[in-house]
Amino acid sequence: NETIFLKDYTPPAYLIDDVHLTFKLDPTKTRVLSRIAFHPNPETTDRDFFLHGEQLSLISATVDGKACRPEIADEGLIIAVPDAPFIFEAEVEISPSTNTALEGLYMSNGMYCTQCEAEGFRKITYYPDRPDVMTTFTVRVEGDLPVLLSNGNPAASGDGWAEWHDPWPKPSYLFALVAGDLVAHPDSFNTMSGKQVELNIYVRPGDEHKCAFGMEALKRSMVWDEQIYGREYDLDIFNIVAVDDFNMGAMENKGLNIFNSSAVLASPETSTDTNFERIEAIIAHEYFHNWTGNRITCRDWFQLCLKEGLTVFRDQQFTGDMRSHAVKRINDVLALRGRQFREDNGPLAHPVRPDSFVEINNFYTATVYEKGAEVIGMLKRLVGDADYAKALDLYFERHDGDAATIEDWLKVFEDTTGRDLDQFKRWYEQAGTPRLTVTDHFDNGTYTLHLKQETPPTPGQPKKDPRVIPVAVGLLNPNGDEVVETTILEMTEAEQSFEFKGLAARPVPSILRGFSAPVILQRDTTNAERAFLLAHDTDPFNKWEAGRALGKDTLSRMVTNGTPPDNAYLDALMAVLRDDTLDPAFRALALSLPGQDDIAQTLFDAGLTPDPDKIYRASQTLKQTLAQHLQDLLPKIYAEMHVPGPYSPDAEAAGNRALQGAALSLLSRLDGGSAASRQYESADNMTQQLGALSCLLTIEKGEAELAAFRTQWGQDRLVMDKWFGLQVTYAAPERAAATADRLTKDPEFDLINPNRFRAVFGALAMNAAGFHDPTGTSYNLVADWLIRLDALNPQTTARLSTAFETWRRYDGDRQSLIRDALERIQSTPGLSRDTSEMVGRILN
Ligand code: BAL
Ligand code: ZN
Repeated sequence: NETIFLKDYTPPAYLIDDVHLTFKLDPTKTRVLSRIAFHPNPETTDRDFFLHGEQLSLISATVDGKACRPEIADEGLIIAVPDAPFIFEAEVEISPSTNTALEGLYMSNGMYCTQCEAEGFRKITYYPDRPDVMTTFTVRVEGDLPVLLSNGNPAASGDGWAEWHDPWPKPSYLFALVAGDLVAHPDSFNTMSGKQVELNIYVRPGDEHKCAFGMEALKRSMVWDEQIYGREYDLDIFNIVAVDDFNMGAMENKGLNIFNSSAVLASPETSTDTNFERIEAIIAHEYFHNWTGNRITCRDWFQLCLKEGLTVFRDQQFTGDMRSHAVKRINDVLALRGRQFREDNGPLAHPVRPDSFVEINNFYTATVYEKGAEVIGMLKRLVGDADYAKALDLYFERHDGDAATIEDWLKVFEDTTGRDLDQFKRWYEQAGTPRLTVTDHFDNGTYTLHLKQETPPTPGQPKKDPRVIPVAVGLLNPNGDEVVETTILEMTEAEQSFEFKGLAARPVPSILRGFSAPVILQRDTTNAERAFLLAHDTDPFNKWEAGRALGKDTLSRMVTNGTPPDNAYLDALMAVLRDDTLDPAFRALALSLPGQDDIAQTLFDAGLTPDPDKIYRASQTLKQTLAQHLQDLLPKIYAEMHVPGPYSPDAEAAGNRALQGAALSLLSRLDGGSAASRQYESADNMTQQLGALSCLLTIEKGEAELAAFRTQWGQDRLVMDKWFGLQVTYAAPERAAATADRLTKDPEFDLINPNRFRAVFGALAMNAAGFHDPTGTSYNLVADWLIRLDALNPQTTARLSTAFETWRRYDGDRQSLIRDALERIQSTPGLSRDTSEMVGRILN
């Protein structure tokens, strides 16, 4: 397994003028005919001609019409070609129905579909499968199926065939083909220059009623990208297809987005509020890629964050604009801390732009995506909104049609603002989460903040240089009024002080407002000050953060020395709950306690060895105590948050339901689940049905409801994923492994379907105390199933192996159990490159 390095990049020897592909579809013997017009790349003297290709049976190949005998290497094909333009033609045979890796051309429930990012196209035909080779594609699809789709615009069609032409040059990873017995949910969109675009969401018959929300989300995304970024859609047609078996959430293939059905199909009866919001965000994300990813793509896979960080940033802005910026920011930071900080502080830490990889599929990570988006947010904060907009205009103007790099991206900001971004670039190059330690000092009307930054070593990077950190700060008077509005302190040194003069009294600082940089803030403070900020901070993120810090402090002390829950914290939460000037969605977030994994990392950072059982028990005790503390208020909030009328997924109604659900969850600990049972019976939407069932399972009830749920939803694949996941998520720690094991024996368990596999094993990995059960049963069960899955689907296996990434936090016994499980995976004969790289990195 060879390591590939960014520093070794060389331009392609040959470029392509255009490509014609013909697919003669057959489940086990699909023929792919290619005609590729090559010419030597004038920018290099390298003339080594190599085409990637894996798992292909070559039938024939010609150069300029003459049969040739290529040398077939492990990962491709070598032939002698002229140092001049020439035509390469080939015919290969592939077997989509046996392709369980879900990369390249495969089948899902009788439908043909593709996934080519990052390197799946080489499983379709011989080709320079690298993103800096861009060309126009003409594709003919032949098959006895009603719907035959590819990228671009429809060119011609007849009985059993269709031709598509994509006028926009693209790399092979954006190629797509879909063929099947599908039905369309059609619509149309008029672009800002008055062009009409045909829109379709294609689904399997029976899913038609789940398309309307996705279609509306698509149209909202199209309007938003025109209004906010000035980006117009550029083809006559935009198709989305829902596929049940899919490794990722969705894929931005040019003009033909392919979606995991869980990321597009929605209905009130089958989808929760969280599902609706996620679907809206993913539709937007894939659509926004049309400009940030497709029109401007990446030179090589090291630049993945160029398109992913920016597109995540754009979809986050979009969701904020559609819903609530404050709530979106809090949710994004929760996700960042839950996934990216965990990654950045463990053996899998890597820079936002990695400098080496073995298998690129292993770098579709929270660091590339979510930290990549944070880096863009910081850049925007540093240069300001107006210059950000100018820089983006320049980026689109200068690089349209390019396969670009992070250097190109930063250069447009340098040219727009005159800033030197050399130091800022460290955010792309250095892994690890900086610790920002803050001390303060007040003297004679001058308030001084002293900041110190330090980033712990990460694999391959023992020493870190100081980064540019935008620290958003506001100051409050002791009476709660704001005396200094949000100001960005631009930290560039390892240690730096900032002064605020002319203050009448020592202020209370609100630091890192809006979570202005992805750092861990360390400051000695008191719970009284946190409660003050929770009550008075004008910055909604820091208001929430103050409550979170109180919760963390309370839980950490409960775990480490058995201190009972702090009354100040309980009272502060009561005040938030009572404050009906606050958005219900915000109040729901304030009521949710820090997660068990978060507490484990916090304790580990403090030099302690976290005990997952103790953390679990402390969380249970805190929830029980909180329920009792709020007992008079809970039924009132529960009733007040009732949303009358038919279900709507809008942010306001969803916020009310979120707070209602948070109240019900606490209430269930007091009333034995009677309110939850009633809600389950009367629910007319999945948010409330699932919410009620979760409450019952949490208090170890809900057997009958669980059975009824299965009877009701047995035919709905996506709802059944919830049924599987729920049981593991809410299993008591000592029963989590047995529950997962039992579910794998259910006839509906399906190893091939990533959603179903993740429903069980993703949930087991997230059930912190259950996964870390001291007997090691969960570790072994997960290892057994990862070994089985690896032979079929390396990508999803490798992704799920991250369940073990935090192993060094724990005690010696757990560490040795995990090491055994990982070594067992690692020594499996024929283990994939994907899993081998991941497990190797986790172990080192
Ligand atoms: N490009 C892979 C899926 C996504 O990030 O949109
Ligand atoms: Zn993306």
